[in-house]
Amino acid sequence: MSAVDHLRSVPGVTTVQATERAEALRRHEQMVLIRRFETKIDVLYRQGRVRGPAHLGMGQEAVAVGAAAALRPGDRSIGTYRGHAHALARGAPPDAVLRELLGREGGICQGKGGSMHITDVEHGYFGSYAIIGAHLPIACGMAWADQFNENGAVTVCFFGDGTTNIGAFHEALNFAAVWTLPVVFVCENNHYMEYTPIADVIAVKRPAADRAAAYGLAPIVVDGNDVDAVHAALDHAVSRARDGGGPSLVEAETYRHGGHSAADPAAYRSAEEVAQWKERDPLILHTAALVAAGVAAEEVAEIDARVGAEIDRIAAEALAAPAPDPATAWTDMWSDGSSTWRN
Ligand SMILES: Cc1ncc(C[n+]2csc(CCOP(=O)(O)OP(=O)(O)O)c2C)c(N)n1
Ligand SMILES: [Mg+2]
Repeated sequence: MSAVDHLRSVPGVTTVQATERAEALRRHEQMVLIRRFETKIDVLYRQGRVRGPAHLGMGQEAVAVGAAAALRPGDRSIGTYRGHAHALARGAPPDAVLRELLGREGGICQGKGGSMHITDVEHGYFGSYAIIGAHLPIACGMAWADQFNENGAVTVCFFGDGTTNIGAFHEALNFAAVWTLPVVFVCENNHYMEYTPIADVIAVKRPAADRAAAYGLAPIVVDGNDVDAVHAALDHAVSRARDGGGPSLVEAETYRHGGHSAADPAAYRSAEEVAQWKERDPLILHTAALVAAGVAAEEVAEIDARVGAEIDRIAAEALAAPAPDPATAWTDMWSDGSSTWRN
């Protein structure tokens, strides 16, 4: 029985309370899954087993999980190379994502994408993009199609603070505002663009929120380490978009615990700064919230142990799996499954 099922069965708890508790535990479990998954990747990367780079987002889990909780099946999300969390939060199978990174059979993109291009259309995750800002106009295109088709779907587009200095950010925001598109832009302000503090390279304090007025949008800043705060902000923005109210720009303030990529020791940050942010680790904050709401600490610890064991099992199986069949290198280059050159 999962922790969620267990809480549902606690005597004396009303259905509403049980549902709220179940949802709180579900969000916690998702954040733990992402943390355990990326911690495992970090280890495998150092062992030389990950093919290509890996950009980890330990410390930023609450953004992905809070936002995904505001979406329903049929909604779309799209992100950057720091995108494992966003794929997993929408329901991408962790073993297929891990196999993709390890270059093993069963990878979510059959080994053709790697960490920086994780895509899971089935679960509404329309890809991770390595070119800064490139996916913001793509998010507009998806939202425009949904608006045209009147299907009620909403697109959520995640990107970093540094991306707000790229032209495509401004073009996409303007386009979305002019066309009243059902899209929510979420800036994950982790305060660094690669090795540069964002504060050194912008003329305003808030990279996204202070630019919102240029597109007729409200400045929205949310604590990106508080999963419930992120959910509340996204729930509002997504509902607004679904109701024809147009785009929103949300700035979620957060911090990556590690370096820009798994290869970066992040020596450009002070130990004090990292320690301060680690005190505000989204998992620590949410554990405290759960315990304050009456969930036993053992119950929370059990989630971590169970998910950790599951990730260990997935990793062992993936490492034992063969490489993809070389013949598959020529399949699935196009959406119809082919690879024939087209002009
Ligand atoms: C068009 C383009 N220019 C430069 C780069 C190199 N680059 C990779 S990550 C990065 C920093 C992005 O910072 P941010 O948007 O804050 O995202 P974060 O990595 O913090 O999630 C840069 C400049 C790139 N990938 N694409
Ligand atoms: Mg950044």
